[in-house]
Amino acid sequence: MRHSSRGKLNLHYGSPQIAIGVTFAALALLLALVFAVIAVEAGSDVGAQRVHDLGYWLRKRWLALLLVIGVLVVGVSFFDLPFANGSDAGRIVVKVTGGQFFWSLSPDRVPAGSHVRFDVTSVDVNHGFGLYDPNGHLIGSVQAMPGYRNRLDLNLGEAGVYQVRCLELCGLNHSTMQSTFTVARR
Ligand SMILES: [Cu+2]
Repeated sequence: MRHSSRGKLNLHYGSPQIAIGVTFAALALLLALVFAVIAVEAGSDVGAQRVHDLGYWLRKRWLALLLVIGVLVVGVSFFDLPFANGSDAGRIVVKVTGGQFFWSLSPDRVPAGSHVRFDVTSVDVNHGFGLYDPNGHLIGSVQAMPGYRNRLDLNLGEAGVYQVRCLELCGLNHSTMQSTFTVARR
């Protein structure tokens, strides 16, 4: 899916969509085949012992397959989980202060590939700190609250100018509450 410059929604069919379609068609065909085989075989009588043996044979292998898939999926995705690791070791801490109607970021520039911890607070009312990458996608947000320091951990790989926008209606000039954050090419 893609948004054109006029904001109209265009559906986009690329290779991922075609791959999913082909996979789905193949699976549907396979399922139909399985049903056909069962329908043909259903005519003959089979002893209970044979059903029992085959059932247990299948069940063991099905469990093993699910375990392997589970371990693989967890193993592959576990280290990419976006949860904060708690410590700011190895992170560049960016102090963010929101107020009616400004953002102040210090530092306001980091090198590409930085692991950044935004340490966010407010001097007056609640604001919403939202960070948009150079393509205009919202990549993270956290509340900016007076008297509290909220953290947002992000790994910023892409160089360019990021936009900071307020995501909580905070007063008359809320819509002007914008700033930028630069990720410099190494
Ligand atoms: Cu605001």
